[in-house]
Amino acid sequence: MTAVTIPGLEQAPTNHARLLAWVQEVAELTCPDEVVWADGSQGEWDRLTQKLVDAGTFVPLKKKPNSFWAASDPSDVARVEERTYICSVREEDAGATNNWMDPSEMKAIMTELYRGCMRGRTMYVIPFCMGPLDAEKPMLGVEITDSEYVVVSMHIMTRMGTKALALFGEDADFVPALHSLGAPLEPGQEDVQWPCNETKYISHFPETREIWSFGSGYGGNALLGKKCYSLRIASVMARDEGWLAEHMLILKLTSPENKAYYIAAAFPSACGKTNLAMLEPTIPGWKVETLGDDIAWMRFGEDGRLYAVNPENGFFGVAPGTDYHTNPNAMRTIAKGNSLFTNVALTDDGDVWWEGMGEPPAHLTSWKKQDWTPDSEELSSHPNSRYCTPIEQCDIKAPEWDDPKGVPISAIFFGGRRATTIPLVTESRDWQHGTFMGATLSSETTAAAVGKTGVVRRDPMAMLPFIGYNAGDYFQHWVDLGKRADADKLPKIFYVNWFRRGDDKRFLWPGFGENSRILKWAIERIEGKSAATETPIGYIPTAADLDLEGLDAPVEDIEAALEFNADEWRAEIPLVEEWFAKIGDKVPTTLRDQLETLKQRLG
Ligand code: GTP
Ligand code: SPV
Ligand code: MN
Repeated sequence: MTAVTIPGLEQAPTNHARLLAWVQEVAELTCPDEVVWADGSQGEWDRLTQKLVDAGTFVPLKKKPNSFWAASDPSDVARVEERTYICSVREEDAGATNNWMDPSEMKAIMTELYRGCMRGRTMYVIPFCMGPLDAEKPMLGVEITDSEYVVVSMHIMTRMGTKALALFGEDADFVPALHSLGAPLEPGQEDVQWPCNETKYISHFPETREIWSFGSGYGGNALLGKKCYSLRIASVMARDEGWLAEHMLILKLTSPENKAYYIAAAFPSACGKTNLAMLEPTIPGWKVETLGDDIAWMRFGEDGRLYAVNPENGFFGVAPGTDYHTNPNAMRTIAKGNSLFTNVALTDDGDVWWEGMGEPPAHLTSWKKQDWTPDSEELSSHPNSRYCTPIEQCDIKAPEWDDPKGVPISAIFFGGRRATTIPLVTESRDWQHGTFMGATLSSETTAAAVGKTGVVRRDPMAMLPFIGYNAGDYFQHWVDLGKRADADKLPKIFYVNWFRRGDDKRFLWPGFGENSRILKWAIERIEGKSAATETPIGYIPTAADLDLEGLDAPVEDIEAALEFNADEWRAEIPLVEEWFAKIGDKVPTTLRDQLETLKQRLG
């Protein structure tokens, strides 16, 4: 072996042989100036945020304690689905919904990209744990990165540093996750404020449980504990081990009778998970507390019920549209500070601002670092701008949010953003029908991924960009899990759409806190206390079946939002058929049967 001396490489705070060997190998390949093991301490946070301030990447906010504003390179603002790969050994195991490349071919390409890619930079080694540290089997990972922004974001989004490394022992299993901005610095070369590379790869190796990311500093591409580990790799683990890794929020709903229910909900990116997770009910006596806003890991408990855990430690939420009217709990959480804001606007007095916060100030610095006034033609904030804030400081976090046992789920909501066709709420007939609803879920694309927005696409279980294997096998996994448990112990599945529009294009349903009315109806369905009408697509309430007391909306709008329209559904059938044809042979028979039943019912 060549004797390479890189400062810090010898000072590893662990004896874990596989980890040490990997760190050594990556350091020799990427050639950083030094190696630093992240410990997760306050001192580390202070040092790195200061380094980012000195580099011009961060601007400290005067109005929020210990908080920072960052603007990315304008090309590096969202997940890059086109550049995201599932590199399974067999192409068939990635399936029609994923980009695929042979693992050795991908590794050959990326090894050349990584060669020397950390020159002039510091290589950080971040041990982390997804989910509670005191889990029976802690879910460990290590991210290597050359981005300080990633290290401080991981401080918020994961349990990391010394407390995670303590769980590694000398041989614990972990997911190695390699990240580089792909922006080496020559001696004397001045850095830019948001280094990244035009060439991007977000690659996953499901069999060896590895993640290799190159070229982007944006959250979903760079914070590898999040989508890469907790959804793409974890979904493969879940398939093999009989559990579910899902793009779902987890909330606790308490009724006026003080009965608690836990609900998980899967909506595609930028379709309302964070908002529902933190909702303030508009109906008296009902309370919502939050356990998570983006990812749920669900396993069967000994009692046969499905228990959910949130693997994350923070919220990485869409900023625009968030304010004291729509999501007061998110506003209160970020007001406490200790937060990062990326691609929002900066006010002249040192606070953040974005569209949806009410009257804009007379002058702002836009996310593009340009002067902005209310007359400006461009948005002040990127539509996918984000806040990053710890769950710990959310006033309505449920006390059990960090409990490794998880919480028993009573209802699963699937939802999308559809201007037509999909009623405000539909209850499935049973698990298999609910799985069909999830598998055929559709939604208009949003700014959370690079590409055209507003295009209707199938987004099964809101997992289209996150299923780490063949979508047909994933559907089969859902079908199989439903057969494993007693039907009455399984969560009841509902399909919601907060985004249906009237002829004049406005939303028919006021949404946000008013969504509590739908949660209440769903829980009362489970308890056998509320009514619904059977339709070809499932059970739908009439306006009279919902608690609409005090709702400030015309009842015709609510009726239109709830409408089952047979013609619109008949038009949907060929799209579902096309979707199943794309998935191919692996579409479970149960789901094909569901489709046939639906066609017959529609006549
Ligand atoms: P990701 O973090 O990308 O996974 O998104 P998310 O599913 O958590 O979405 P989020 O709650 O951040 O909402 C995204 C956008 O939808 C924001 O602009 C919200 O203001 C808007 N939104 C959320 N809930 C509702 C609703 O009930 N009705 C309407 N009309 N808009 C909503
Ligand atoms: C999403 O896009 O679904 C997000 C944000 O939650 S990211 O972490 O970028 O994936
Ligand atoms: Mn998400």
